[in-house]
Amino acid sequence: MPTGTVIRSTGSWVDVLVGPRVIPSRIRGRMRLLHGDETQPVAVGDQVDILSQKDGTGLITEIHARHNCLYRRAAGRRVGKRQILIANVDHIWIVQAAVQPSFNPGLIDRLLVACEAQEIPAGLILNKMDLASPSLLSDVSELCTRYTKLGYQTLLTSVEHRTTLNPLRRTLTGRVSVFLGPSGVGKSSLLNAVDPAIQVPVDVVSQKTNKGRHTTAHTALYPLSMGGSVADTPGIREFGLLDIEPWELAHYFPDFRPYLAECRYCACTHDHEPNCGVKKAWRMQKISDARYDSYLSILYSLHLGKADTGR
Ligand SMILES: Nc1nc2c(ncn2[C@@H]2O[C@H](COP(=O)(O)OP(=O)(O)OP(=O)(O)O)[C@@H](O)[C@H]2O)c(=O)[nH]1
Ligand SMILES: [Mg+2]
Ligand SMILES: [Zn+2]
Repeated sequence: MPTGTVIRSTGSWVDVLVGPRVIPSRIRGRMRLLHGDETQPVAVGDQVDILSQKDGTGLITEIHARHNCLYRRAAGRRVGKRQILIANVDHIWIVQAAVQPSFNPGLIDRLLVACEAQEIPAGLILNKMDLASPSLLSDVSELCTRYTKLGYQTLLTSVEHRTTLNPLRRTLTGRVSVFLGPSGVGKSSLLNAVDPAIQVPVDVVSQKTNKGRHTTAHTALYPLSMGGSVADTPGIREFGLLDIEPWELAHYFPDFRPYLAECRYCACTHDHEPNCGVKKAWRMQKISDARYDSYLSILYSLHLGKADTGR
């Protein structure tokens, strides 16, 4: 029975890469029942066993245990279920644009919490640097300093200036990475630019709304000529966190961790409680206003059990 990697999922059918062949495969009905709390039992990045069918398709009979996976709370019809965005990744790149659309620190912090909670190394890419006006450069540099200090690698890129892509190309080589971020920031464009052998469709950002038009509809994993692979994902509008208790949230803020032991209450949520080490550190400007604001906004959304965009 061949084993392969799921490289694309469009619902009931998934593409499985077995050696050099892509085999369109279905999922056994029983598996859907076994994975009832998930929107889809199989995710891009999964290792699966398939049974070859006479018509050349495959039937997925087994999903191998995952090293990790990034998931969010599903919205819409399947609200509350776990939606797995990608499985078995080495690195997540949160992609934002300097402008068109402008970067959203609240969303960056929310995505970083998910990466921390699910123990997946993450970094930040700020793309479209060619469009950044001189007045924006100080905001960009402040943002980069903030995340670099927290230990997240930060890259400034532009698909218009190929030399800015060299550091990115180096970090992608030999690893399984994923590009995650809002629509229109240039995830697919970056992928095309780092490896010309890949040609993912991209679209123009609407001049009217300054927003992308959700060009990428499904997550897909692309092998890179230089070794490794990158998953391109559809634009994220909101990201609801799951399985995180309010008192636990601060553990996923690396800048808060040094002060957690100083709180009087061990289940402190660093909000209204007295004698709070985190709030003291924030007042002494050891924690930035932006990060503390993000923390509170995520904390309140956990209480309410809702997703938001971080704005
Ligand atoms: N000036 C400039 N434009 C860019 C850059 N990167 C991407 N773009 C443009 O931005 C638009 C959106 O790019 P996409 O690559 O489709 O964005 P995406 O993040 O994949 O969007 P979704 O697939 O909808 O999530 C396209 O018109 C690109 O040509 C850049 O570095 N500089
Ligand atoms: Mg895209
Ligand atoms: Zn506290």
